Amino acid sequence: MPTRRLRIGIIDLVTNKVPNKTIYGRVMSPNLASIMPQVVAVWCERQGHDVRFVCYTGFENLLEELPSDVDVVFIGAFTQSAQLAYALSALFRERGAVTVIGGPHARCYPQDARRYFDYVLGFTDQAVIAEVLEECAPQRPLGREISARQQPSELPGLQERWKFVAPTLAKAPTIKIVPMIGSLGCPYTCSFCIDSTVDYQPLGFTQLRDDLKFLLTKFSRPIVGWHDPNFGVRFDDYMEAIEAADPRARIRHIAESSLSLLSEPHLKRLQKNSFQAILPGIESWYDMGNKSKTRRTGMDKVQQVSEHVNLIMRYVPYVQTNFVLGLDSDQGPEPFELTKRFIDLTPGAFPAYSLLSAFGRAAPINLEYQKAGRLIPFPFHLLNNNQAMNIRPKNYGWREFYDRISDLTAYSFSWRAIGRRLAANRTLVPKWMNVVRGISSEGFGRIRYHTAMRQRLDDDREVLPFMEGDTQTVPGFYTSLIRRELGPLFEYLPQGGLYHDPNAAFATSLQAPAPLTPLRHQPAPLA
Ligand code: B12
Ligand code: SF4
Repeated sequence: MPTRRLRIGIIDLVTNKVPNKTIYGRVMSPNLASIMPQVVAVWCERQGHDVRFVCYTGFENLLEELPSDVDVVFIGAFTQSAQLAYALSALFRERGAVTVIGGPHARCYPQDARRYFDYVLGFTDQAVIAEVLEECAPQRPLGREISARQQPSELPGLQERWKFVAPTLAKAPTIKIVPMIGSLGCPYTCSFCIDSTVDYQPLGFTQLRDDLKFLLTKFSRPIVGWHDPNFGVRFDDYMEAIEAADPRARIRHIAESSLSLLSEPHLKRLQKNSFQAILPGIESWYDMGNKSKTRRTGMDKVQQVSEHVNLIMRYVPYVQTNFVLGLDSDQGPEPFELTKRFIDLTPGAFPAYSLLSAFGRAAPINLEYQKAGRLIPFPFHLLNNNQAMNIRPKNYGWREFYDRISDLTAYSFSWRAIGRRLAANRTLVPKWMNVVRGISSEGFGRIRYHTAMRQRLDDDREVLPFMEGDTQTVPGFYTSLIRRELGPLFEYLPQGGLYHDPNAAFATSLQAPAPLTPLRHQPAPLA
């Protein structure tokens, strides 16, 4: 037993909006929960503490979900939820709690997170959590950064996590996706990715088999969402574990996997094991050929990848292809036109576009962007790969870039493309999913957003100078948007919390806080 039994709150921030009551959010948010906050909850309980767990999906009242007398609060946050996390930390500190942040934001921007949290955790294992709980003291003004030397070699299995998984799944009205993971890191080195420098490491396949067996005691036809950064690197081991646990293939699976792992024999086995959706990353027509297993570029690569994706669709009902827009290897109209040709040749796949983003110190390439002075201090809240691109494109002016992404998005989610996608998919759920995604925020919503952004480059006198790096002052349009989206929590966002130094990631000394940019647009706190 610990010397002091702590009351611990754990919050998994799945969305950054307060509230976020869209139909998509109601159906999908509980299915996007993270694994690590559940893991941390298990580790805290193993050490004899009392845990209260909340997965924030946009519907809960964040001000009331946790008891007011918690001793310590752990928050798991992506960078898009950083400002919400900072506001929550301020709220809980005001109530006397010690606060801890972990997750992608803490891995990418620890220097900034230290300004608002007592502990900032990088790689996190049970020993790191034990250290935090033993010390558990306010660390102010700058929080303590703690990281294990490497990713943990094991994580608690589904059975132990279940008491935290089940209440989150209960919030999902129809589709219920159970989050699972079998490996950490990745053998590939895509320059923009947080895992490009993290060694691939499988977690135990025996545990994986036992977890799947356990899951079958809870649902007759469960759906598993694999959170492995790159699913199926040790393909045969995975399949053996799945087949041993579920010989009748009752479990349906969703996974992100690179094309290089999706050969036809592998696809046959995936089909046999009821893989329903695969999300391969194509990323670029000129770069990252290794993960698509091709040396070809340009139209040659389009043809080869298109044939491959059409082959995948013969075995797996739903395919989403991921692209990154604005990479340094792209210039002129060609990359965008090639993606359109890909859509023509591969009508069944759902195209998902991410704007190139530099997430702090997570990827080494970000140092290059920093050295070249190309980073823009877009508030973290906007860094979700769509709302803002925080690197000035190498080969495009902003106006041209937004013309091209608006055009590509309009092409991808035109009624013609939606109709062809409908016809090219064979089964009902993928047909329905593609139409819903196409006409909702991911399709029509993106067309509207990018087109409005393009217009804003002409009409809003603050936006272009900010994106060109001529001023660090965040345009009023963005601060108003963040204020609106944080709702009542905006009031708790600490002074300066909208600003960060985008060049702090590779500063030599992490002791001194990055200088703050003046707050011209910080509105007065809400009454
Ligand atoms: C699986 C995955 C998803 C899944 C599951 C997300 C989830 N809720 O966990 C889905 C598809 C839903 C998803 C969605 C998104 N994702 Co995503 N995703 C990943 C992926 C492929 C793996 C992450 C993972 O689970 N790794 C395994 C865990 C165990 O390892 P880890 O993340 O390194 O975590 C370690 C530490 O950070 C720490 N830790 C992690 N969480 C916590 C929590 C607490 C409380 C503590 C104490 C510690 C801790 O412990 C771990 C062990 O050391 C990564 C890419 C990659 N290659 O890593 C992108 C990645 C994390 N995603 C990213 C992004 C941008 C998004 C989206 C915004 C995309 C979009 N436009 O919708 C959304 C945001 C979702 C959200 N919750 O806010 C970025 C995040 C960058 C950032 N700094 O925010 C990444 C890094 C991809 C990239 N661009 O490089 N994603
Ligand atoms: S294959 Fe995926 S997980 Fe691996 S480095 Fe590339 S983007 Fe990251």
